[in-house]
Amino acid sequence: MNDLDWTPAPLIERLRQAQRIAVMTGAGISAESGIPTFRDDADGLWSKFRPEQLATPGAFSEDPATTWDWYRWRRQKVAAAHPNAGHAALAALQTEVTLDLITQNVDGLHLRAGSTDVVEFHGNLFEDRCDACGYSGTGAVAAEAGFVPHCPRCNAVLRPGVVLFGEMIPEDGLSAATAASESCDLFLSIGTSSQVYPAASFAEFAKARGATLVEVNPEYTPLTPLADYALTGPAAEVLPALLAALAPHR
Ligand code: BJW
Ligand code: ZN
Repeated sequence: MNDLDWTPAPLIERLRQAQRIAVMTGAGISAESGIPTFRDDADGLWSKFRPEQLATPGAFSEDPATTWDWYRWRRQKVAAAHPNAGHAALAALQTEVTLDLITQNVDGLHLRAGSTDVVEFHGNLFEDRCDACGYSGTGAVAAEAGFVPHCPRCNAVLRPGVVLFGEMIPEDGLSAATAASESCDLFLSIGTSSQVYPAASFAEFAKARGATLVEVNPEYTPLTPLADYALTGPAAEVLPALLAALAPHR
């Protein structure tokens, strides 16, 4: 598919008219920054494990050292990565239109690209958190493999500040995502397999309320049949193409 197919005239017109845009991003938007997605076949983060088994509170409490080794490795990978043209295009768009940005990603790359008021729906990879006393901070985690960090306040085992399977989504993220999908007239779903709930429900909810639904993903997902526009390409190419197509009239 070429760039023209990613920027059909009726979609560009619709984007120009939109009063409020809601965006939900997933791991695919960071793929071109070199961060592996979760479920993609060859080198997905979970190509060897079932996600529902690895990212659970049970797996963490059974073997915190192994879990911390995995998160430490991911922190290093993300720290060495850079936001890509897809992140940058969304940050630029947010300076021009009212845009609520919700991300399932824990990598912080939207913030590093300059987006503001980002709702980190599944938490942040770099946060250390204590379930026992509520402590939250950064920097308690030493670099050595096998090291399990303890809370500086109460000495309980710390955990990464991310939302694992079966855990509740923090209330502020839930209400921000609900408000965004209730008030938008256009919803952009980018780089997510739309398999994990409740995150996947907001696009469905916005569409049911009458918003235009746009998906950016090289692959077919459960959301694709609902989309008014399915832009089947990599986010780091499709999003700059959309931004460029909007530019002459702004
Ligand atoms: C590109 C690209 C490029 C590639 N450009 N695109 C309703 C129905 C059924 C089940 C449930 C339900 N409600 C709740 C559940 C249970 C569960 C759930 O959803 N399970 C399903 C899997 C069946 N949900 C939960 O447990 C949630 N909590 C909850 O609901 O609490 C209430 C409750 C409690 C108890 C019981 C029931 C309810 C919490 C979910 C937490 C998810 N956590 C993780 C881990 C975070 C920490 C970490 O990073 O380690 O979040 S799981 C993982 O999946 C991570 C991601 O944010 C999330 C979504 O993945 P994402 O971003 O979509 O990535 P991929 O890899 O799946 O897809 C990448 C996509 O990119 C692909 O489509 C590619 O094609 C595409 N792509 N290159 C654009 N260049
Ligand atoms: Zn504590």
